[in-house]
Amino acid sequence: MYKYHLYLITDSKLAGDRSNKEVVEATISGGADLIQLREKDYTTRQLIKEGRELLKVTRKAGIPLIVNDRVDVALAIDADGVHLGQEDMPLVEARKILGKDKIIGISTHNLEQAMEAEAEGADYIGYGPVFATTTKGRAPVGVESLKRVMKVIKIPVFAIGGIKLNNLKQVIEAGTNRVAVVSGIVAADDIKKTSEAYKGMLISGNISVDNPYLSDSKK
Ligand code: TZP
Ligand code: MG
Repeated sequence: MYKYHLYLITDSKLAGDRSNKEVVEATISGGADLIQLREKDYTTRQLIKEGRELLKVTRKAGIPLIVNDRVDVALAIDADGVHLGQEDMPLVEARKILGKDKIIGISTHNLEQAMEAEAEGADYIGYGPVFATTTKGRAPVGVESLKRVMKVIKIPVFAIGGIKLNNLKQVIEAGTNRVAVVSGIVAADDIKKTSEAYKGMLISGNISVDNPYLSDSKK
């Protein structure tokens, strides 16, 4: 998991006239290395169909596809993992169903949740919203909170929530070079170029804090 840095999360409502397939292809060509299918308004059938479509793209690129919320859908289409919220199936049960090789990530909003997710064997956590965002109705936790998490948590932490190119540096300075992005990329005019800009900053090594878990050599 340590090799992933730019996590693109789909939202067809923000993509204009572009399909999720087009968005995912463009972001991968710009350097996204992890993809999540997140479509809150899709039916189960739509999720399965879209998931299978996206798997063709991600498999070809050698990049994992994670399904938001739905362990059953992830299992049905043999996706690479699932991303769980605090109200979804607990990690322990999801692990029993999906097995040890699938990726399981969890959304966390405070240090306690982050520590619990780590203790229960999450492969990564999402932490946020770091900044205000309209994509999720939840108050931001702020960069200071992210900083505290980064000092304690050893598994990969993807900062999420309102992360744009103009505040990405603050996230990196808080101690992570892993971000999950929806609107900053999905709604961008040029998805490939925007992804390249995010990825470039994330991997440039411009990290000012001391965090031993940022190294790419730790897989
Ligand atoms: N979880 C915390 S914030 C968020 C999710 C799914 C939305 C992030 O979207 P954006 O558009 O990158 O702020
Ligand atoms: Mg969820």
